[in-house]
Order: sequence, then C-alpha cells, then structure tokens
Amino acid sequence: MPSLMPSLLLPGLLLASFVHGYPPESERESINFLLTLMLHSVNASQGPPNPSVGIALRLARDHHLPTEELLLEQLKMAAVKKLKHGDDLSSGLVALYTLAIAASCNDPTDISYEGDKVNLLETLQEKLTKEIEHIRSTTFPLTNYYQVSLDVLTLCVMNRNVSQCSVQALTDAVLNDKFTHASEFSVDTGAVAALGFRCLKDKLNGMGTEKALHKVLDQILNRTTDDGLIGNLYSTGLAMQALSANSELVPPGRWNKTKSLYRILEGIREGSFSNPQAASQVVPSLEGRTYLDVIKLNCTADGNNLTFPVVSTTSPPTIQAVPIRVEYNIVDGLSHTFNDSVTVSVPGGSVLIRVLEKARDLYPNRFSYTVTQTLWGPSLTTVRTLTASSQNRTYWQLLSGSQPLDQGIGDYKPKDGERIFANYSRY
Ligand code: B12
Repeated sequence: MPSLMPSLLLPGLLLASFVHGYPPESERESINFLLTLMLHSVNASQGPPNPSVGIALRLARDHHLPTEELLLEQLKMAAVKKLKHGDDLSSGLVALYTLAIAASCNDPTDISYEGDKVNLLETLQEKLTKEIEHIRSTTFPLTNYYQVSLDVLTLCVMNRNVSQCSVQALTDAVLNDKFTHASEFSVDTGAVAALGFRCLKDKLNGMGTEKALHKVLDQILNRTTDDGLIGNLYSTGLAMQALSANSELVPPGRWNKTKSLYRILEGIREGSFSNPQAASQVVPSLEGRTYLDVIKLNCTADGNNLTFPVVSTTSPPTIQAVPIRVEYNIVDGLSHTFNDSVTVSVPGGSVLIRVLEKARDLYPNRFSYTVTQTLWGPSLTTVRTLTASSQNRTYWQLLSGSQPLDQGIGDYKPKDGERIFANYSRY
C-alpha cells in the first residue's frame, strides 16, 4: 500500500527533535501508518485473528474503537472455538490472546461464545506446566523459550501465581545460554524474558531471577550496533521494551534510545514493516509503552480519534515490472540426500514465494513444497519429502548466499541475480 507510506523527513532534524527519547509529533505519521496497516489487516479478516495486533492497537495512543471491538470479538470467538473444539493452541498463543483480551479491559478468565466458556489463565497455567515438563524430559520446551517467556510474563502481568519451577526453568535457560534463534543469541527471546523478570521483580520480589535479569540485559546490550539496531530490525522494538522497563539496570552510555527509535522509523519509511505482525511488535515501544502496561490501560478514557483512510478500490495502473532472475537452491543440509538448483524469472519486486511457485511450476517433483500459516505469514514447512519438525528441531533455513534472511518467503523480495538457499537444518 504505497499510498499509505509516510513521507521522508530530514534525518538531522529528526534526531535533533528526539531530545526526550520519544518520537516528536511529526513522527505520529509513521506510527499512524503502522496503526492503519494493522487496522486494515483486521478488516481484511484473512485467516485467524492476530492477538499481537490486538495488543499493539490497545497500547497505542490513538484508536479506532470499532475495529478494536471487532478484533476483540474475533479473538474471543477464536479462543473459545479453538479450545473447545480440540484445535491446539500453543502456550505462547494463549499468552498473547490473554494479553490482548486484558488490554481491551475484558476478563480473560471468563470468555464466552455461543454458550461455551473458557478460562484463558487456567489454560495458560496448564500449557506452561507442559512446557516445563517437556524441558525436564528433553532439555528443551514443547515450543520454544520465546513462548515460555511470554507465558511467565503474562501470568505475572495478570497477577497470577507463577510456579517456582517455571521461573527456575527460565533462569536456568538464561544462565546456560539456551536462548538461541538458529545458532545466535535470540534478542527477541531475551527481551520477552527480561520483561517477565522485571514483572517478577516488581510484584513478587524477583523470585531469584536477579542474576538472570542482569545477564540477559547484558546479552541484549551486547547486540546493539552503531546505527541503533539491537539484534536486527525486527528484534529492536522488543529489545527497547526490555531496556526501557529495566532502565535503572542499564549502565549509562550502553544504549542510545534515540538512535534505536530513529533506526526503526527509518525502517518504517523504507517499507520494512509492511507485515502487520512486524508492525505489532514495534508499535508499543514507539508509543513509549511495554507489555507490562497491558493491565494499566483505562479503556473508557480512549477517544475514537484515529481516522481510518479509505483505501482506493480502483486498481492502480498495471506497470509491467522488469523481470529479474533468481537462483533457487534446495539443500538437505542434514542427511545430504539432495542438493538441487534452478534459475527462474519473476517480475522485479516479487516476494520470495513467487520464486518457489515458479520453480514448482517448472519442476513439480523436484521443487514441491508446502507452507504453514503463522502470525508472521507463510512459513516454508516441507520441501520435497523433508518436513520441518519441532519434535526433531528441524526447519528450512532461508539464506541469501551464506547470509540468513531476516524475513520469510511472504515478505522477502530477492534482487536480480540473487542466490537463494533453502537449507534443511537443525536449531
Ligand atoms: C522460535 C522462532 C523460530 C523457530 C520456530 C520453531 C520453533 N518450534 O520454535 C525457528 C528457529 C524454526 C525459526 C525459523 C525462522 N525464523 Co524465526 N523466530 C522465532 C521467534 C524467536 C519466536 C516465534 C514464536 O514462537 N512466536 C510466538 C508464537 C505464539 O507465535 P506464532 O506465530 O504462532 O509462532 C510461530 C511462527 O512465528 C513461526 N516462525 C518462527 N520464525 C518465523 C519466521 C517467519 C518469517 C515465519 C513466516 C514464521 C516463523 O514459528 C513459531 C512457532 O511455530 C521469533 C521472534 C519474534 N519476535 O516473533 C523469530 C522470528 C519470527 N523469526 C524470524 C526469521 C527471519 C526466521 C527465519 C526466516 C530465519 C531464516 N533465515 O531461515 C526462519 C523461518 C524460515 C521458514 N522456513 O519459513 C524473524 C522474522 C522477521 C520478519 N520480518 O519476518 C523473527 C522476528 C526473529 C528476528 N528478530 O529476526 N524461528
């Protein structure tokens, strides 16, 4: 939706106006762009409702109340349907549903739809127990430590009992360097854990998490770059929440908040946040808020003050994009049963999934694949006969040359001559 893109601002002027470390009024344009993008995603109603979008819309300072109400109803309906009709919800998804519903000033312990009722906090406690049991028997969670962190954070924010063994499992994971994304430290996971530890510190005297909190903050700070990123563009928003919530534990001079804000705003202007899920994870820190604020909101005080631009229904003139050529490689990096390659031509500006489709159209057997829909969009799940499995901790890693991509097949736009690899790997 290029018509929604905010205009470019002079970088110097922008930096100078960040004197207080939060965006100046002129930057509302960028934030409102993200809010509008998320509002459109709710109204487009493609796929299941996104609780992360719900949390972000509620933590924002401007609101479009009818859309927020619509999303709340969709979330309640989906929660009841999924939990009552056997569809499995991961622990982290239950945590996100809980936070989104609580952020709308509704009670997550009492959700009803068509005569059925669910208690999300009870479900969350059960799901977290299963994660911990799984860690005990296999050394890793049923899902991942990002979700275990979200679970602990949510129970604490909602003033629920957080068992000593869950807290212990999370601190052990920090102290034993278990927060990885592929093979690197996962800033995203560290950030959510640091928010959880902060909540425990404020409400439950820490429960023995001080050492882990200091370590994880240090790991996050070690991932700051000169241009303000913390990890990559998509972890910076979550890391900002963690560092802001724990600001008195951040040694002076180790983090420049203004630079991080500036870098994110630049990313928005470059179009790197056009995925509503990416927008949802960055908006809270742009608004100077964190997930800890979810239960501090005063819903009745919200004005319905966000104008929701009507998107033109007339289709834009079709410009024939110049075709680009992309080399697509599929590699079984674990058992080395295949290593295949094809070069395909797609219109310039296409997302990576178009390359995969083209390869499959040309050679249906060699380049067959399936995807799974997630909050982030389509995730590449199977190539030929090899399927990603959380039990075996295998996945299809995406790379450009030898560099892992920081976006998935639904968002990444390859360039002409680029060599893309899908490499069956272990995490
Ligand atoms: C854990 C995790 C993984 C695990 C997921 C499996 C597992 N059982 O744990 C593994 C290691 C496999 C993984 C892989 C990838 N990941 Co990852 N992952 C995460 C992390 C830390 C948590 C996700 C989560 O559990 N969310 C909570 C639950 C409730 O939400 P959910 O939507 O149901 O979760 C599922 C999806 O998120 C999915 N998933 C995980 N990563 C990605 C990435 C993409 C693009 C998609 C579509 C789906 C997806 O796996 C989750 C569990 O089933 C997030 C961090 C974050 N900020 O969100 C990064 C994150 C989502 N991943 C990211 C990336 C880039 C990838 C890869 C593309 C990396 C690569 N170069 O190959 C691949 C995906 C490739 C593919 N085949 O499509 C980025 C996405 C940024 C973006 N703009 O798209 C994030 C934000 C990290 C970051 N800061 O860079 N990831």
